[in-house]
This record gives sequence, structure tokens and C-alpha cells, in this order.
Amino acid sequence: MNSSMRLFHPIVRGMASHTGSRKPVLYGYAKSSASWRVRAAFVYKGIEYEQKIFDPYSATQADAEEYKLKLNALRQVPTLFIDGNKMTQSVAILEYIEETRPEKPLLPKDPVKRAKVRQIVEIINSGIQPLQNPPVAQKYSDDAKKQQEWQVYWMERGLGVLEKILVDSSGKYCVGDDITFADLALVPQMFSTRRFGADLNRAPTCKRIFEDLLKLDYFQRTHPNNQPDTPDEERGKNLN
Ligand SMILES: N[C@@H](CCC(=O)N[C@@H](CS)C(=O)NCC(=O)O)C(=O)O
Repeated sequence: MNSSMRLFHPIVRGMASHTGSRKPVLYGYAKSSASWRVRAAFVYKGIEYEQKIFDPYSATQADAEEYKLKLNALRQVPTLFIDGNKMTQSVAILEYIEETRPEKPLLPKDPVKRAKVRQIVEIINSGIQPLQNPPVAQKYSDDAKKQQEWQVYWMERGLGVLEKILVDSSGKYCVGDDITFADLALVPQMFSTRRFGADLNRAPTCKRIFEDLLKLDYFQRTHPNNQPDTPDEERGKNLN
């Protein structure tokens, strides 16, 4: 039995019971940037949650099919069970968490600032992350080097756009001085961008905010190198 089988099958078998679970149950994997957004929201708000691992890239075909059929038609993570409901799409999930658990808000009160937060989230969520997602790069080319060039192209293009916006919107963090959805989206995006070898120095505002946020407990505890499925050789390393 390979590791994905060990991780996955209990998840599927336990699925029905999640609807009655009091703690939210989050399906994701360590390096998933969209899952990290949700992990960070839970930790920021002090909400206990349970993690279940599903990694579409290491899952067997049978597991992936089962996950797709039962949990998430796109075969993507995150998928969340919360309050008796199953939800997918990290931004919809963040909005739900904010609406149902408003303590320690992650959206500003001011509607203009809210729009700015959502603008930044949308740029990352629909203008960068989907383009770097491996299935998209694999559709572009069979060649691993070309795939990486494609991914870095979209990450660097996105980084340039974010820099222009954050120069105006930021204070301590992406929009003013409070942590918002925009920061929950920025940190995982910057982490991927750096991991793929893009030069962060060309976006000094993004880099400064990313590095400051990464030091905070919310991002340390939810960091890809600190998760139940983090490979041993990466555990606890490069957390900053
Ligand atoms: N818009 C989705 C994006 C989800 C997504 O792309 N997840 C990635 C991991 S970060 C994934 O599961 N990729 C596997 C695939 O697309 O096959 C969300 O925010 O939840």
C-alpha cells in the first residue's frame, strides 16, 4: 500500500460522518496554496479544525476518481466540511468563515478597502494561481523545462501587477495595517513564486509584506513545511 492510499482511504470512509462533526474538516495538502489560505484563516481566528490529506498529484488514479466523485468535481483542494455542509473553492470558503465567524475580522469595515482586498485576492486566485497550476502547464507542453518557464512567466507577471497595487494599498500588510483575506492569499502565492525561483527583489513591497507575514504564528503554524504531510526532509526548514 503506498502512502497516498494510507492517507486517502480513511478520508473517504469517514466522509459521511463529517457532516455531523463539530470541528471543520479540511482536505488539502501541505504545499497547496489554496489550502494554506484556509488553514491560515482558521488559525488566525482561533478556530479548531481537523486536517485530512488529499494530494491529487500523489494519489492513485482510483483514489483521485473517488475524491472527484465524492468530494470535489474538479479534483482539487481545498474541500471543507463545516456546519454540516461541504464546500469547495477557497475564496468562497473564506467568505463563509468570515460571515459565520466574524470575530477577528479578515475584511475591513470600509467598503472601498473591502473592494481592494477582494481585488488583490481575485488577481491571485484567478489571475495567477490557476495559470501556474500543474495541469495547465502540462497542457501547454510535455517538456518539464517549458512547463516551468510557463509557470514562472505567470508568477512573475502577477508579481509585477501585485507590486503596483500594493505600493498604494499597503500599510503594514496588503491593505492598511490589519491582516485580511489579501494577506492570506499573498503569503501562499509568494511562497510558490519564490519556490519556483522567481526573483522577489523586483517586487520589494510584496517581498517586505510576505517576509513580515511569514514570521507570524498564523503563517508559521500553517506553513507547508510544518504540516502533517510535510516530507521529513523539509519539515521545519525554510520557514522564513
Ligand atoms: N480556485 C480554487 C483553486 C484550487 C486549486 O487549484 N487547487 C490546487 C492546489 S493549490 C489543486 O488541487 N490542483 C490540482 C489540480 O488542479 O488538478 C480554490 O481556490 O480552491
